[in-house]
Amino acid sequence: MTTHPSQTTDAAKWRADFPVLAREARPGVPLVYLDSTATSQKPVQVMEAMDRFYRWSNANVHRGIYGLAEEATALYEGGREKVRQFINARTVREIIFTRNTTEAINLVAYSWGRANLKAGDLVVYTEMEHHSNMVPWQMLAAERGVEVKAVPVTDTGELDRAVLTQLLAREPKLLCITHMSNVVGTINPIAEIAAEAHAAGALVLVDGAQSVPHLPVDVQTLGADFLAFSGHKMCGPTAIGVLWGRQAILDGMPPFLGGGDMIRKVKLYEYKYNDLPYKFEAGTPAIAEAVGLGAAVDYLTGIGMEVIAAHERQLIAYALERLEEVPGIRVYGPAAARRGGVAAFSFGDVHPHDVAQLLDRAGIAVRAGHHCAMPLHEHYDLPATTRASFYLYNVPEEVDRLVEALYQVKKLFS
Ligand code: 7TS
Repeated sequence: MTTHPSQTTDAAKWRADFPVLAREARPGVPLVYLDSTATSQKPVQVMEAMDRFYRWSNANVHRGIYGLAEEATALYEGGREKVRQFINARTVREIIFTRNTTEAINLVAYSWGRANLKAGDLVVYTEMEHHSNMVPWQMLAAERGVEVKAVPVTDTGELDRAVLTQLLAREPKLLCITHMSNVVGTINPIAEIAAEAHAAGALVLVDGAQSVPHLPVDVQTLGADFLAFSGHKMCGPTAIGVLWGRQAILDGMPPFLGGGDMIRKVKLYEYKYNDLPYKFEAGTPAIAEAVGLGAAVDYLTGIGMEVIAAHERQLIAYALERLEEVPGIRVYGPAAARRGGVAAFSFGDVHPHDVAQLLDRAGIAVRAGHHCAMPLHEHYDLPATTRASFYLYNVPEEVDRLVEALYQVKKLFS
């Protein structure tokens, strides 16, 4: 018999911080939100911080000499300092605000990639990457003949390390790798892989879109050279993300976008660019969003990333156990011990969109599709999967509701 995981965490208490989780999906049907991989819900602490900023402290940053502008600048830079502490970067110069993970990766591809890669150079990524960590490299390949090669995944959704080692022997310039898959949930051992890549002379870009919100991440032990992540997946607002990079590498990179804020001096026909991090932040940034991201970091830190990770480990172990008891369900990816709180599955012949639609009738929000990882779905010969994903505010009772609803789907289709 399946045992219900004991409530060793305060998830029920944390839930109360997320107003949307108290609503009904439709009249009489409570909402079960299982799509945090796409975007997380926001706690009141984040909304209040942004509301307070707009009500009380709004001004543009880095330019006004009046008090209000100084206050706005201090709040914006305060958000950067909180992010620095959160990932343990050595200096705020290494924290570049972008729009999201996608823009952070594109920044590296445009600035570092175009300054350092030429025809014939090799860039390695993996079959489990989100499109945002494939397409920018494919664009470079098309533009200047850079070669791109993918490390395949095994049937358990883990990297084929033998092939990775073979590709590293070809001395690629860059390895692009996700820390945690947004489909199969695999957590890649970055420190170990980065050491191997560095020994082969490659830099390492880590997509932290799914790891930074869910696991403790310390860039000084991670082993990466670049780390990209999004605010909206970690209880923060949309439209703000982060690129962390080693200062020595960022210092050597040319600017990405040109305009205000990124310059030190402009003459009619020439310019000098600004120091880090402003060199990469052209134009008015997402100010309230940086404040909101800072509040999100405070919120997550207040609970503790170890505590959140442990809660999700318990939840995914329970979810895998319960999902696998439903006849016809196949969950993709590794065992619970080696994955985060994501479960993408197929359900016999029932199309994932039908599954998601029927789950929606039961108030359960899951995503169906290729989750911006078409090559990974191709590996499993699937056009799409249904995906349930968890965060700190999810509770075992929601797994039970998902499983009950899946039994209803089964009944309907048999
Ligand atoms: N990398 C990974 C691993 C992701 O999961 C996502 C978004 C991104 C990059 C891109 O993040 P963005 O903030 O720039 O859009 N993943 C998903 C998802 O799984 N469903 O919707 C978005």
